[in-house]
Amino acid sequence: MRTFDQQFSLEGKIALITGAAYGIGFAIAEAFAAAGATIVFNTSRQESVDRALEDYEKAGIRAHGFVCDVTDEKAVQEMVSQIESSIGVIDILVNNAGIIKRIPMCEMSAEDFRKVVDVDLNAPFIMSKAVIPSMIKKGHGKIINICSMMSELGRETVSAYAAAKGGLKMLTRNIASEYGAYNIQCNGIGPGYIATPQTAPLRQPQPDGSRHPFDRFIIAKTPAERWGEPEDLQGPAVFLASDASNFVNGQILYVDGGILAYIGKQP
Ligand code: NAP
Ligand code: GCO
Repeated sequence: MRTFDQQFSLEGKIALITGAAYGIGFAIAEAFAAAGATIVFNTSRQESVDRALEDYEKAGIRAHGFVCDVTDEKAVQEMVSQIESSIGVIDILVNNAGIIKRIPMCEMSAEDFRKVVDVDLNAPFIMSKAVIPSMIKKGHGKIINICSMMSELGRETVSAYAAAKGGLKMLTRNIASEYGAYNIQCNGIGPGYIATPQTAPLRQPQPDGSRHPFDRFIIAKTPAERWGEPEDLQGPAVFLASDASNFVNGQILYVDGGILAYIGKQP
């Protein structure tokens, strides 16, 4: 029987977290490092990799950073091959990199729609396809897809994002179905509204100093009556990356302060 600490340990594991220069990905990487994992991350820009390496060093983490656009299959395959030859086989993949474009659907170009789907859905497919063969050879693997409330709900201006994140929920279930027999567990985390650069426009104080209307809306829709912090995702991510979740597969763990369960406070 593994001890409780052993079940949640990531000692000796190599974790690749895409888009982990800041925000949710960076917080997950910090937690994985604290649990013993070797941290590897990528973003699409050299300047964000360089800045992130400094931030990881300040946090006492010796991370490995790569510049790689997750939508570029050739670049992804080259990055994974470089990681495997220089660091080791990836045990844990977190498909975290993501973008959003908040545009009313009928005003959104097909090009913008495709760009969001490319990063938020096609890239997790490309990344997972690149790491699964070595996970099969190694006899185990963990894939964690960062989904969203929009894997379940829609709202104005996020049609591409909701379509992508809804698809990512089903990609998660399909990877679990197709590769579960190889001791690969694929699960999702569905963060609620988290205070990161991606949601900064929704929290921007008004010129008179009052709260943004969307900020007030989210507080009223969240039983916890607060925005989530990236740190709120750390425990759930370590759970899904560790042996403690070896019989959990194809699930989306919503870390949302209760939004999905709540009709909302009467105005
Ligand atoms: P964020 O602050 O905007 O960070 C996104 C990260 O993804 C950045 O490091 C960015 O790097 C990277 N990235 C974007 N496009 C990329 C590409 N093509 N190739 C490689 N890296 C790329 O986002 P976040 O709020 O931390 O969100 C992280 C994930 O959680 C996303 O999938 C998001 O959809 C999801 N999520 C967020 C919330 C929330 O409330 N914040 C809630 C639910 C789900 P560069 O700076 O180099 O572009
Ligand atoms: C929005 C927000 C959300 C969050 C997150 C919620 O514009 O509604 O950006 O989509 O990013 O995905 O889970």
